Amino acid sequence: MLRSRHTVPLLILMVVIGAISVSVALFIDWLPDQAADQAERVDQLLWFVIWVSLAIFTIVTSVLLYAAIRFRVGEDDDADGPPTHGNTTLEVVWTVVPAVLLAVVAVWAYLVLSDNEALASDRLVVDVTAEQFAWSFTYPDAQVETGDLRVPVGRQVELKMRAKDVIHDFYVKEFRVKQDVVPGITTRLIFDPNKTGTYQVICAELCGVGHGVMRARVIVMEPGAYQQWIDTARREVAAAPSAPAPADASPAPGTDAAGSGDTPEGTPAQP
Ligand SMILES: [Cu+2]
Repeated sequence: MLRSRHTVPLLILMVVIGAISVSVALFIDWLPDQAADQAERVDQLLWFVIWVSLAIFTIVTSVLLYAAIRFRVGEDDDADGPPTHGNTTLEVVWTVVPAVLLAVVAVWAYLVLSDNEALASDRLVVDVTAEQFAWSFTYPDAQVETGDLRVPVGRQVELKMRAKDVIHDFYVKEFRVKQDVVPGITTRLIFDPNKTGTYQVICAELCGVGHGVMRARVIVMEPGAYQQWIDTARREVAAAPSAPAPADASPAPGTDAAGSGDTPEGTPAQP
């Protein structure tokens, strides 16, 4: 574009609007903490989309504002503007640029999804049951069932989820992962927790009057503390009189999922 008398004021307007937009993006803490590898990948893509959107927003808003102020007609001016035809260069630019951006986002999103769902061989497998209006978690290799999900930090977790009644949805915002739990099928969710702490599991699919209170906790623990907890829980299950295999805590045949991650469905610990 050639320099005209509009160039400098337009550039000043762009700097001002751009600075305001960037400040709003940077100085407000928009996103929840990141507590899984998945969250970091999702956020990188999200910030790319945000920065590109802010650049386009800045250009469009500046030109619009400048044109509205600079070319405003007088109150009693009823004349038509000069006739104009299309501008081929402009039309090519505003077609090609969005097409390229969309292609980049599509490829990037595909890569993020495949990375997020890549299975690790040493993953911890946990069975999840969703029902109106509660979550329960079963550790197939330990015959332990809990209302809160406890996992060790730094090890991938695979959830195998089933619903007893209607559709629910497992969502932990710090992990940036979300998956429907559908009656009749087993859905899976993968996450790699990388920060110890307690996070909320939220049911993200309207499932009835108690939907709003259908919450549980994910407690991400140091590996040693986790091991201690699962050992204690396993011993309690073995000692309980109603345990499915009293006085013998060894897993049922085929349920030894430690490391294999491929547990057949229907372990004795299912309620
Ligand atoms: Cu629900």
